[in-house]
Amino acid sequence: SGEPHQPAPPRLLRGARRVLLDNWTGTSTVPSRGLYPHQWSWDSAFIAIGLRHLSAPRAQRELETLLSAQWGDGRIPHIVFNPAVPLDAYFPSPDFWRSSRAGAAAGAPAAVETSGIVQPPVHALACLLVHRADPRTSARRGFLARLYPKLAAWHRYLTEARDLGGHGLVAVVHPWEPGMDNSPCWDAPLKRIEPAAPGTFRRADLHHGAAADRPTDLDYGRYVRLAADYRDRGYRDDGPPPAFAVEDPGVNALLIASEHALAEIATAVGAAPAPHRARARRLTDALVKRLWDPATGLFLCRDLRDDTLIPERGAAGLLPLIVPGLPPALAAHLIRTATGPHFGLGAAARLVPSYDLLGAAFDASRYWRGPAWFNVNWLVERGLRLHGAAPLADTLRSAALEVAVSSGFAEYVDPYTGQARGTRNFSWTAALALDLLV
Ligand code: 9YW
Repeated sequence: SGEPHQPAPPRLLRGARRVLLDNWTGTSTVPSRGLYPHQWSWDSAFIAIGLRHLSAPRAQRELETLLSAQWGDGRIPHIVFNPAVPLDAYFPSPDFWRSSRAGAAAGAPAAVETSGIVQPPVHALACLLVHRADPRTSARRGFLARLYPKLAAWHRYLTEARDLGGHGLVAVVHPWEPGMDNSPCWDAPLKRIEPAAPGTFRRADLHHGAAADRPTDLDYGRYVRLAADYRDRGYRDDGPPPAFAVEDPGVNALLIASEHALAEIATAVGAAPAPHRARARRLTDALVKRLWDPATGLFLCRDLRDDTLIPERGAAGLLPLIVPGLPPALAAHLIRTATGPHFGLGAAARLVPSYDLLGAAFDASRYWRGPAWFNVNWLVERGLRLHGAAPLADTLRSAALEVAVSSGFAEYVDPYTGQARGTRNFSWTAALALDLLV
């Protein structure tokens, strides 16, 4: 094609900027114009991390918009719906979640419709990074001072209401919550769930993506059942244990990284950092005690229904690399696992896959069952640097930049070839490439 192999940075810069401008709605950014036409929680955090290089006020606005939909109990919903978008553009739509009515007891806002589940807590980390991009504008707008109590309430919700096992870790109650919908890690816990009948809901995602790149109808039936059950109990976390309850290493690692960030935010606004540091330490101890598996050299998910580790290697198990206080021996072991045959970093794979290259369920095209995602790779890159593996981080960074451009800022890619999968012009791919570039 005559294309140079190494993309010229100006091309990346222009392309990433165009994606972020096109996907900006005026108050926040959609993950993708067609497939995801509302605001998503962890997408907005990653998007703000890139957007800060284009416009710090816009990046602040992104996070402020998300946090203005926070519930009274502290939860940040995984979707904030745009009322101007037709109901049939995305499923499950606001009339499925019915947050303002079904979530009223949990403090769901009356003025905006949201989902009732959550996504990984990357927000405090994103707020700190956005602040640092332009501390003067941030201070003038009172950005951290306004968001600090909201972020503290969010972490309180997760560590209190969501410590379903009582072991000091956050549990997720739906496969959408860890953000890795159809990861093979959920296959066993999902088997117990009676799927909603196929005729009772209509998927919208298949209008925008190839069916072979997406979750199956059976997956969706189970997602719908779990979400409807949670809604029908008023999105409450007390009472009988939910049918799906898992301690996920990615969610907990991101919470710990964000708790460290919250300590710095506290200092910046004149509050006490010590309680946040103490909580980060307690969470780190619990993470290692509950989820570290020395035999695989990886953090695994723990199914709370039978209190056992799920024997599948998902990329979430590498994410504790971003935890600053991770014991050095564990960090070294994790890096060996990342570069070994199961994840192929710096070897067989171009980018870190979402799931075990050698796993029985591996599929290079299907969503979270193998393809490489840019948020995971951005986090691993950051974790490698944090734990002294800069040359490996440099290799990963170059590969991520190259593939972001060559794939047209794809939602995810084949981890071996870098070939685009899912939708294109995906916001966090553009945002995180931008962040890696500058
Ligand atoms: C869905 C928006 C979201 C991401 C998730 C990803 C997918 C499906 O898209 O979720 O319909 O919410 O798995 O991580 O936040 O980009």
